[in-house]
Amino acid sequence: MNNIIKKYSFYTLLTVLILTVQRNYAINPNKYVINSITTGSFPIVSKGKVASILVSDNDFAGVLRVAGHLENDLYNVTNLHAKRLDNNNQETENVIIIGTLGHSAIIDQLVKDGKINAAGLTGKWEKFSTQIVENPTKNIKRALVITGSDKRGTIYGMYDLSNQIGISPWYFWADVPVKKQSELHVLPGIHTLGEPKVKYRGIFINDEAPALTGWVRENYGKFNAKFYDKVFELILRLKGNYLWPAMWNEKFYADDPQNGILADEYGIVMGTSHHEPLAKAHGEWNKAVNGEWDFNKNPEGLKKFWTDGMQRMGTKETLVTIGMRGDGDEPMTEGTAIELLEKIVKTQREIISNVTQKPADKTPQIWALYKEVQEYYDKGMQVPDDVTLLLCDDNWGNLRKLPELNAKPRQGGFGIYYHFDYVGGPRNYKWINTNQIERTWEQMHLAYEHGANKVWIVNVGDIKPVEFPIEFFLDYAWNPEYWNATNLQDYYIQWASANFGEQNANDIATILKMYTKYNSNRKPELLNASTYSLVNYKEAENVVASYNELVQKAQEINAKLSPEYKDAFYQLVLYPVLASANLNELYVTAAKNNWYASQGRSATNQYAEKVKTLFDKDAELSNYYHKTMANGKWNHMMSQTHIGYTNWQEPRTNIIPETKTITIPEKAEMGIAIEGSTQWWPYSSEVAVLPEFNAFSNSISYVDIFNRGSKSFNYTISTKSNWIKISKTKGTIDQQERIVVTINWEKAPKGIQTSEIIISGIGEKIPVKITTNNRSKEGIKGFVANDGYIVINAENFSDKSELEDFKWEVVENLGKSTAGVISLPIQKGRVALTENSPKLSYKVNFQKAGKVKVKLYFSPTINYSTREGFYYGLSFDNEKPSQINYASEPNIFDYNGKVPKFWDKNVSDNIKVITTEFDVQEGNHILNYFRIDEGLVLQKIIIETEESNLKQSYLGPPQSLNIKNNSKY
Ligand code: REL
Repeated sequence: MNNIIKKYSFYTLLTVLILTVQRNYAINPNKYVINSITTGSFPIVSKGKVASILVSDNDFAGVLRVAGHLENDLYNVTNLHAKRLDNNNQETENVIIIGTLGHSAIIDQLVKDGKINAAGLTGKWEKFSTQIVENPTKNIKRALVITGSDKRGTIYGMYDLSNQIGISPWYFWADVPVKKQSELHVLPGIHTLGEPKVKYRGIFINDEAPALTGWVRENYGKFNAKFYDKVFELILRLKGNYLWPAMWNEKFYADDPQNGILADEYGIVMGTSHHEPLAKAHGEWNKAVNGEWDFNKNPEGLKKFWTDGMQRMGTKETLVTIGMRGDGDEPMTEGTAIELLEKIVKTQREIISNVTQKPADKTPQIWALYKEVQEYYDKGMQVPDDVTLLLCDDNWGNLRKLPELNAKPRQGGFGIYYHFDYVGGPRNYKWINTNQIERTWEQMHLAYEHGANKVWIVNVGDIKPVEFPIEFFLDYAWNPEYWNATNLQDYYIQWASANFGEQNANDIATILKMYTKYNSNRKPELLNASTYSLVNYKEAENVVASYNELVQKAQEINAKLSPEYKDAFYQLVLYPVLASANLNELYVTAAKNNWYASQGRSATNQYAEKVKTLFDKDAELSNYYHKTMANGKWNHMMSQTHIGYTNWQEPRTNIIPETKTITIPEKAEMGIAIEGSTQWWPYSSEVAVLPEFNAFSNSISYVDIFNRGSKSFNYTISTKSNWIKISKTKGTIDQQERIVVTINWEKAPKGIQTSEIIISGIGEKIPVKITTNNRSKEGIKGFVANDGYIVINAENFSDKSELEDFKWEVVENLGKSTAGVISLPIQKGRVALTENSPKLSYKVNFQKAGKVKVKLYFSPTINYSTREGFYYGLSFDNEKPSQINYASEPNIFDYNGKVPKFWDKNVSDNIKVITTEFDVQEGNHILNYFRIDEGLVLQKIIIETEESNLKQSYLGPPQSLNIKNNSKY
């Protein structure tokens, strides 16, 4: 006995004083379950024996259900059946005791006996603790006790343990395999995730046809409780708690009465989407029966409908949507009818109160400021204080509105409705994952810092293929104070490692990071044959090469993976990479085909063929996803059309890009195309000039020699200038060949020099002019112009000033360049612009005095604030900085009429560019960028001088050379 007491107090001491382990996210990098026995550890499985499970019968039904999941998970990991004890009277060695404080006889007894300390849990929201207790009862020798502060707390505790023993939340939804284990031991200490920082964390299944709907129909018949069982489990395994169910053609409560009952059992907080008030699906409104969806004309019909919704809700935990939009998610009226909407809300709250027999503020409600609804709020509509204001993004992941930093606290607080998938303008995006978690982090961080922490819900389309960002969103919602600009990149690695093991985690992380970046550069639905430049900055081919590099990496990993991981890898990594790469190559190939046709290139028809092959490959990839992967489990899931968009709405079927075929004469004929020009020679009357070669950027350029006939021909290339290097000086052309041109800068004449190369073949002699700029680097400091412009990635500042506790944060991989730079702390809000304001400095050099255009490339952040303007400062050297308004255009999105064109462009291009003009002198200068307002993300700077020869392209030229920049931070 003495020993036991000693032991017990030893562990209590350990537990309380030393080993309280609070992790901060669901993917568990901090393991509390290990594979070997250690002092004081608890054996879940050891030497062929698995611990038993004990849950009080009087606990929540959802807890009992999830205990069954834990039991299965244990079996799947250990191949051993854990005994489910009925009570604590049986003599047992190792038991996992599970229960909810105040709802479990056994847990309450343990508290009473002083075996567990309830103090850290009482009154807490969704908290659990997992700890080892010696001799918890007289028959049980040792227990691992999972205690929840409430129902979801207990459930999270169980799923957390499952996760720790190696069950991915995606074991069903993405077939992540389970690694078998024969030894699993829980470390001593109190293991907890604490309380979530965002109260309601959820997903919205939306835009669910054809993919999810096809899959559901085939597997479940309809969106019934069997289907939702899987959804609820997923949400809870991801430590979310909230759902807006599918609503296109679905009626959650009406389709299957068990849906609502099961949600309640699991502890899923239900809602209906932003335009479906009072827990009624939009699809339940039947015009023939219920009349007009118009409160002026049909108030009684609506009241009856809503009353029914509230009655059906009963006591089930629900966030009740209030407010109203027009029929079918359209604006209700032209202009803002504030009085009408106030009347509607008042009526809805009367219904809530009448049905629940409680004051309305006792039922949690949300009002979504979606699209035009935000105007009601902006124009002063009064909303009861207990209602959560659900602020929204612009459907493209850019938050439209945030509470003021000094906003008066509201009882109902603020929430966010965000999108990973959208149906609407400027273009649907619902095929593949295009979401960069860096942008999600940055925007949701902004939201959290502005106090929007009551509800976070994200539109996830069909769930697949946005598995990765969903997990990030819910993890981040659990603790927005954990993930920051410094550790964010670890998220990729931890996720890859959690789902595919440590071995390939770094490479998989890179693939995830890069394919989502490329896909967010321009969403696949917005691509067409003219997106990328064929002639400038080698853009189109670089895009294809970058994607194909990922393809190669992903294929290599796939080849190395053990067979049981391949299905998961295909759906989570390989398919998105293969299909996105293929799509980009498809459009670039089509572009080349069309261009070649206009030049009569003999390769034209092969490119038309290749387009067909790539188009077919797209279908093959999705076919594999549907029919072969996981034995056809995910049939239909990739059936969303995505090729051939011409307006915002999807094409009915994928449409192959237009191609041309030409008749190719037998007779050989030489043609020349060069970098930087859409012309071809000898046809063009212009002089062929390659882009300027610059010693600073060590430029590489090319000439394409092509055949216009089917017979081959010989060519030679000559030059009088021995500093011009040509990859080949003679050869035979069947179809086409690229000749690479570089400069030997040692030999090249100083200053600016013009020369030429001459390409000769079958009677033609085509001169191509070459200009070399071999300036001395002497005296130059900083970024130097090439072709009259300077390109700087935002993180390459030469100096920074962070007075007081301001901080410039480089967020790696955020946006289209290498990183985005933000200014923290957000909560400091606006600062007056002075020479001493927080600033970033960039050293630049100009070869001539004159006017320059400074173009700042920002993430397409929206002015989310009601304060006037959205400012930053700019200056050269020690000049007084100018205050520049980032949001000088109208701030309100007029969804009643036309969405402003500039917004269409910004979100499509995923960038917002602001240009400011300055007069500069020749020589070295410093460009200063100052923080005024918080919330801007600077990605890139391009400075164009009067000599600028900046060419058209989508992604822009590469970064310029930075001379003697040794002081990078
Ligand atoms: O993305 C959105 O929030 C909306 O487009 C949807 O909520 C919308 O209701 C649509 O699915 C159909 O009604």
